[in-house]
Amino acid sequence: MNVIKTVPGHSRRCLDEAALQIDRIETLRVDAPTVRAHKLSNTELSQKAIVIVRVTLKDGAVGYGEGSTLGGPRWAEESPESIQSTIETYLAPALLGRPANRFEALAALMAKAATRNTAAKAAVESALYDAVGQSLNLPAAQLLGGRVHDGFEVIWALASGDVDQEIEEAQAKLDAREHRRFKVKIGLNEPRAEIARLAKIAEALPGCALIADINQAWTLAQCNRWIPALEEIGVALIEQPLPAGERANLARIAARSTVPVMIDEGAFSLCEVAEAGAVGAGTVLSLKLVKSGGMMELKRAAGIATAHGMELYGGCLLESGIGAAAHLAVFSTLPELHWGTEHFGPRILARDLTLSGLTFRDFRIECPTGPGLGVTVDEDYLLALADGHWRVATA
Ligand code: MUC
Ligand code: MG
Repeated sequence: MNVIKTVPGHSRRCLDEAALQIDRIETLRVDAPTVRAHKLSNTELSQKAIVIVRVTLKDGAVGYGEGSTLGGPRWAEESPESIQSTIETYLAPALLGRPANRFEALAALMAKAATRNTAAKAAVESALYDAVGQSLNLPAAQLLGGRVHDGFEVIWALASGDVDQEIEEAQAKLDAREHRRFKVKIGLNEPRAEIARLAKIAEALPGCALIADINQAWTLAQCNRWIPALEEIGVALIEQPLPAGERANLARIAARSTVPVMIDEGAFSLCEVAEAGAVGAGTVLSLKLVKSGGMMELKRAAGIATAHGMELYGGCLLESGIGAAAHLAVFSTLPELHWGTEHFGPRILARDLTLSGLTFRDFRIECPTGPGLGVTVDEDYLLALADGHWRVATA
């Protein structure tokens, strides 16, 4: 079906919204094995639970989105089960039958149908951009304002907790010219032991930028005690040391630290981003679809942070190539992404959920250029990993 039609009386051709109607929304839960155990302060995983959304339009175009979690409802409150049931019960019924290209209107309908539930909303919206992009033969980035960047320096995370293994892993990444900046998860054990581990990694990797992600594990007193040690080691960035709600305390820490402090779990909504910016709760914001709840909202979060003088970091929640491509579509349209991105997810999975579209080369990840999200989804592998079949939502 041709989605561009000629309207009588108009010489220019217009979108045929009837062809872009949302015909079907399906979800599938998969558990994708990772190459090794990944340990954070509050969870450990060797399988990544992912919710895939598949949207089909009237004209037959198909789009995919990804809902990500870490350790069920541990990293944030949404779980794979809640994401799937929120989409099925509340979001999909609000959208079915409507033109998929009206992204703002559909986001407003989702906001009305469910409060927060940002991972679920982001998964649906990504699938809409993919489907509309496929139908119009345009990259999602084009629908979001057009590309500024072709790719970004890409960070890898060291998170096995075994320092010798971590040094070996980082060395292999350097030798393969895949990554030369590393995030280290240091909220697992008591701070003294974690600082010793980090110092050993820093010594073994001279010249590599290190990011210390504490994932909310420290108290204000522990920050006062141990951030000077992080400064001494020479880390490039300190991420979310305090519990998410402690934005005023994070501002105190950020004001004292000579190393930039990044807010992650502490800023989901636009109001939280604005408050963080206003009080100085971090000088860097980690941008994530699971926090913003959609591709446009992610752009708005970037704008608000920038207006408050914050720098931007392209965050992830270990998404597969589907979620990574959705993030890259947005990131590629930002005027500046100061810290590059950490979308190593497709490589931490033993096998990615996409067959093509993503390229890691020379320490960078390239932004896909094809229509929609620009990746080809491996449907057979999805079904092999799934504990069931695609579930079809009804109005
Ligand atoms: C987080 O808190 O940043 C992103 C990379 C990683 O290793 O964990 C995630 C979540
Ligand atoms: Mg983090």
